[in-house]
Amino acid sequence: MKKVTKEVYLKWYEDMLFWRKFEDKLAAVYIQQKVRGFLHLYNGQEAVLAGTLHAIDPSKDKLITAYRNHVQPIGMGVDPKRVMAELYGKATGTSQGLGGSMHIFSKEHNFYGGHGIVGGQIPLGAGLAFADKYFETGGVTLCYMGDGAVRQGSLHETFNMAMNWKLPVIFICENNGYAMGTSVERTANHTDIWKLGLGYEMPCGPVDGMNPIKVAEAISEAVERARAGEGPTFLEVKTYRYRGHSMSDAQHYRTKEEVEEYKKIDPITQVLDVIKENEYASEEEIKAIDKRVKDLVKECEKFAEESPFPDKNVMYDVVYEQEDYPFLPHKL
Ligand SMILES: Cc1ncc(C[n+]2csc(CCOP(=O)(O)OP(=O)(O)O)c2C)c(N)n1
Ligand SMILES: [Mg+2]
Repeated sequence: MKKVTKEVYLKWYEDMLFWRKFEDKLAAVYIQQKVRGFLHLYNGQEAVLAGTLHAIDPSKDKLITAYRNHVQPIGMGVDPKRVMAELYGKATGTSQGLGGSMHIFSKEHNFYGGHGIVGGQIPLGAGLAFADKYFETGGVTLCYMGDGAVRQGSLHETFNMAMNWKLPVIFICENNGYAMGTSVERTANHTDIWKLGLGYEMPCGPVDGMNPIKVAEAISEAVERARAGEGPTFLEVKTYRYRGHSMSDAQHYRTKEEVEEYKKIDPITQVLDVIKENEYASEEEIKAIDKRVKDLVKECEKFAEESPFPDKNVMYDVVYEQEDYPFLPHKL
């Protein structure tokens, strides 16, 4: 694995803090009805992305995930202003404001969405990896899913073919404890999700998802295996989301105490503690990072607010139309 230096710690702190504050801002503007539709936030799960980015090569590796997808494209290099504009439904958004919260996408930055159908991205992730293998690009696909998604049948079909073809793909289950309001304990007779890989002889294991180093270690190893042509890996990354499933979740299925327990092992605090213990930055330098983060969130909000809504005619430009439909003339 690439060394985890002082610079890496400082980057992790700044990135994770920005992702957290960016989404806190989204929650605030959602309440003001400036952002509409569903809104699923990633607060608490940031170490999964920070650790991933340390282990991959964003110039050729690809990310695909479910609908909790606002910060991953930012990590892959998409301008956060364009992500916020997309959520506002503005023309300057990543999909001209037509996708919205669950459908952030940037082929240019190797971020393949943004998928609302639970588990829908699992076979698509294997497909991306198939293309990389076929065209010999050397790229690896990181395919994320929730603990709810692993109960979908498509996971098993995909695992089977991915192992059969030794595809360069890493399946990562972000186990945040709940699928909407249903706890992992209630969805299956065992809670070791990583063991689902065993049936396919796929290398697999559990990972501490509250610590970016642990995530980076596990993913680096899996990336190495995939690049060497040895096929897929399945990781169960144990994490937690502080906010509800979406903004309309009253959270009756868990206690406030449980959420507070997890905040004690918050990924941002853990990284900040290491920075302070090792004197990687002075108090002033930490304050300067906090200010940069705050300013950038403000800049994103201003950009989204001031951007125009898309022209109504765009609706017709993005609808699939086939001139020669139907292909065959009807024969009597
Ligand atoms: C096929 C399908 N079934 C049901 C839903 C409704 N639904 C949306 S999110 C969700 C829970 C998924 O939970 P999990 O996979 O753990 O992801 P998390 O929200 O925790 O990130 C459900 C059941 C859906 N979108 N697609
Ligand atoms: Mg979940």
